[in-house]
Amino acid sequence: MKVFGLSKVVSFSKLPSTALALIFAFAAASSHSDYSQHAAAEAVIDTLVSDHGFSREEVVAILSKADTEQRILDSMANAAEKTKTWTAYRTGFLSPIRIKKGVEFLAKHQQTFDQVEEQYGVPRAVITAILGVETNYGGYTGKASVLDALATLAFEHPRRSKFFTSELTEFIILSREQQWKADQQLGSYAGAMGMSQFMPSNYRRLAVDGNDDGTVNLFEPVDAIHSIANYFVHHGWVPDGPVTSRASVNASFDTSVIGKGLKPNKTVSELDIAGYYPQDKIAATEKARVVRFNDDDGDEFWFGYQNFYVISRYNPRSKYAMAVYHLSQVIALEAKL
Ligand SMILES: [Ca+2]
Repeated sequence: MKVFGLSKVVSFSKLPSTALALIFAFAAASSHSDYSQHAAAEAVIDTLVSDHGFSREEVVAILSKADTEQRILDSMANAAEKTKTWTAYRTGFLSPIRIKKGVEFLAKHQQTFDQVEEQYGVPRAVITAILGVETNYGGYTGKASVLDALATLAFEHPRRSKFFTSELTEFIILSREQQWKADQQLGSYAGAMGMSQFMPSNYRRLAVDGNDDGTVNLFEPVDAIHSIANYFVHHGWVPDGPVTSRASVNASFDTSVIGKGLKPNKTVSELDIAGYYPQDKIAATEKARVVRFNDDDGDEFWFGYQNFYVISRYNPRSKYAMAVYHLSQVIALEAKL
C-alpha cells in the first residue's frame, strides 16, 4: 500500500478539501493498494475529467475502491491457449455437455436467431458456439471484480498497460451509462462482461439492444446474441462465406507463407504454388491464411478465410477460432440445421 505516494499522483492544490478528506479516509481504511494513488491513475483521472465530464472526486472515489488482484496477474500468465496442446484444447471445448447445451440454447432462442440471421447474416451455430465457449451459454459470466481486474492489469501489467488503461477508462464511463456501481460489477479476470464477454470499449460501441427494452444488457441472451452478430459484422463477416478448410501439403511446402497473424494474405491459387491444397472445393481467388497446429500427432494444416479471421477478432489465437468453429459445426449437425 502506497499511502505516502499520494503526492505523486494528485496535486493537493488542485483538489477541493472534500476530495482530500475522501482520499485520506480511503487511504486510512484500506488494507490494499489504493489505485487512486497510483502514479498512472492521474492519466485516467485527467481523461475522465477533461473529456467525459466526471468530477475529479468521482473518479478518485471509484479508483480508491480498486484493489490489486494477484490472481488476475497469475491467470493472465496461464491462459489455456498458451499451455494446452491443440488436441487437449479442442477436446476441452467440444465436450458432450457443451454440445448438448448448445443444441438446447439454439432451440430455446430460435425466434431471436431467425431474426439475427436475417438482419446480420451471421450463422446461429457460430454465435451459439461463442456463447458456449465464453460463458457456457451464460451459465458462468465471471466472478472477478471488473474494476479490480482492469485496474490491476492497467497498473501492474506493463506489457498490456496501455490497452487496459483505456479499458479501465471505458469501464468507468460504461458504469455511469449503465448506472452500475463500478466496484460491484463482475466479469472475467480480463474485465470482460456478460454472456458474450465484451470488454468495456466493445460493450459501449458494439453491443446492441436486441430486445428493444431500452437498455443494452449483455447479461441477457437476446441482447447478447444480437451483440455478437453486430460485433462480427463490424469486423467484416461475409454472409455465406467460407470459414476454414483442412489443407494437405506437398513434400516441399513453403512455411514462409504462414507468418504471424490470421488475416488472409494469399489466394488459394498462390497457396497451391506454395504447396498447400484445400481438401474441399474453394474458389482459386479466395484469400486465405495457412494455419498450422503442432501436436503430438504431428502437424495439422488449415486454411483460414476472412470469416475465420473475424472469429479470431474475439480472441486472436488460432486455436480459439478453430475450436469455436468446430464446436459450431458439431452443434449445427446435432441440431440438424
Ligand atoms: Ca435490451
